[in-house]
Amino acid sequence: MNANLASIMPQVLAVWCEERGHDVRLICYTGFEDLLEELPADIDLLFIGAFSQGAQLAYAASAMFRARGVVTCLGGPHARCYPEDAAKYFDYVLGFTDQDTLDRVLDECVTHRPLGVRLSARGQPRTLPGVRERWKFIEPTLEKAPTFKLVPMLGSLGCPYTCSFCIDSVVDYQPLDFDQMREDLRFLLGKLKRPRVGWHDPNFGVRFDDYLDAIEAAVPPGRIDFVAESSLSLLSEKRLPRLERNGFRAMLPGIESWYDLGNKSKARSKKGREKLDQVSEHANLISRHVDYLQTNFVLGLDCDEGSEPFELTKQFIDRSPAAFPGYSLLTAFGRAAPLNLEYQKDGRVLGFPFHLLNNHHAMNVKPLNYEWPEFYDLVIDLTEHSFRPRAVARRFAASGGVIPRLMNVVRAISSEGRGRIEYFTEIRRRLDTDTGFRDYFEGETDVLPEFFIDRVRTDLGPLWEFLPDGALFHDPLAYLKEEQGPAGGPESGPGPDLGRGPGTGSLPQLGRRSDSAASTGVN
Ligand code: B12
Ligand code: SF4
Repeated sequence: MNANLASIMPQVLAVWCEERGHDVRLICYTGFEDLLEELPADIDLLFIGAFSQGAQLAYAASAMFRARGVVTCLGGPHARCYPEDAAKYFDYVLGFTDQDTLDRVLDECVTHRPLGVRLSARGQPRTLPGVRERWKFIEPTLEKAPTFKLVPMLGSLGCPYTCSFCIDSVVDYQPLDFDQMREDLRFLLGKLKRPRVGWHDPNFGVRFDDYLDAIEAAVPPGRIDFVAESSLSLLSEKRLPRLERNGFRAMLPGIESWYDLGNKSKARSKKGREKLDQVSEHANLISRHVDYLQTNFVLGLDCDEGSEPFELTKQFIDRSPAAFPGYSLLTAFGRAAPLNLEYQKDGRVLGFPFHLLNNHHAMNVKPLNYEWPEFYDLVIDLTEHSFRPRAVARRFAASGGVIPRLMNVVRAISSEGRGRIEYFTEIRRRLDTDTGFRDYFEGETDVLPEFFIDRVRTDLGPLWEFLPDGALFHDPLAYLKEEQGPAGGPESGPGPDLGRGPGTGSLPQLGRRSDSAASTGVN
């Protein structure tokens, strides 16, 4: 499935670079390719788009190319969250990226060492090349996916909600061009027999009617299948039949917590059991309209205490059998969210290698109300409850269509369900038996346990050899230190700066919004 999770932005960059007359080769690394074989040798400039879990791989690839005199540039979630660290290993580190930002790199294209240049546009780009322009790069990526192929599309950027842990909590909502969306959908109908589109919008459907009008104008009902991430509050009863009619087969709403973030579940001030009653009824309603429903939760939030939040989630599993539960361990991704500053000030952020920061392999925030063994016991118990044969069988029966049913089973028995139970159990065992291990989790030592080093080494394979000295580690307080500056005041960040005024230097440029979900008309 991995090729179906490919990002849009590398395809965008490829289009923009070609428009400037460059020869481009785009490689989507899905975890299976031999990168030493696939990466082209004769290039002048290497762009890498990476999540933090791919950071060490990206650092190693950059080092390999820099040794050959190639200029390297990092963009994507890792660059936005940890620019100060990435600048040690790349010549350019990009935050928000528009054509202007790209041109700065293409025009200058020189090495910057020891510290790379950090650049960011003032905000998200106003427009991006659509599917037609990206098709040349989409097609080879999709060839790597099995029979089920998902074309990535984007209709909006930012989000009007302000969930404290999220990177988009401070990024203004902005729809992209609806005419282009219509044109892209028509284009796809001409290209694929039965197109499937995965919307990458952080929160799909904020301008619900405009979106659906655009889809209905371009696509005969049910000719394209859609998958989208949307908050529960946007999936009201009267909207669901329209989504169903228009081919929305899978929805991934975030519930996140039983005690917080009520607005986005439309549960407002409801908490605990009351919220469970409402949300589980809502989930059952949605599952009558879509084939596949994934509900996302964050485990370890500060509002959670004791076993009750976990017990409520278990009850949710029982009461909403169709919902596949997606669990994320609370993770502070560098400067992704202002809340992370608070965690850093309180000394609660741990320096687990980036490679483990995928919401599962390490939780880098010490929980406020749990001891680690108690927390992992509860996580294991919940995961076991969610993927026990009875729950999987009920999910299979409650979801619709062959692919959704199979996906539910495969996800339960693969690394996501059974695999995670085994991994969490191993962590839990070591918390009891390995003193150094527990000390690391308590922040009492910064000696990283071998267990984690081995994991990164194995995953990096031959690229491990290229990982620069020290690149396994980072300063977990870097965001706080840079915000405070040497004298305790704000500063613009280290490394040379190409001087574009606000928006360069310190990264990302996240202007605080004055509007709120209510004032932008989200209901
Ligand atoms: C859509 C999405 C997904 C989709 C698509 C993923 C994908 N490959 O893009 C799916 C559902 C598959 C997904 C999965 C995951 N996701 Co996700 N996802 C998002 C989401 C909601 C939107 C990202 C997006 O496409 N935005 C639209 C683009 C245009 O904007 P942008 O990302 O801000 O990019 C700008 C710049 O960063 C830059 N840029 C981006 N890429 C590149 C590349 C280059 C070369 C350059 C120069 C510039 C550049 O230009 C853009 C325009 O300014 C974000 C949250 C958010 N609201 O941003 C989380 C987010 C990116 N995901 C996150 C995570 C953790 C994951 C998972 C690990 C979750 C999990 N445990 O499964 C997986 C990993 C998947 C993978 N491929 O490795 C984190 C990443 C944090 C981090 N530092 O790594 C985020 C930030 C959410 C969060 N926790 O706050 N995700
Ligand atoms: S609704 Fe989703 S995208 Fe919006 S701020 Fe909350 S978590 Fe982020």
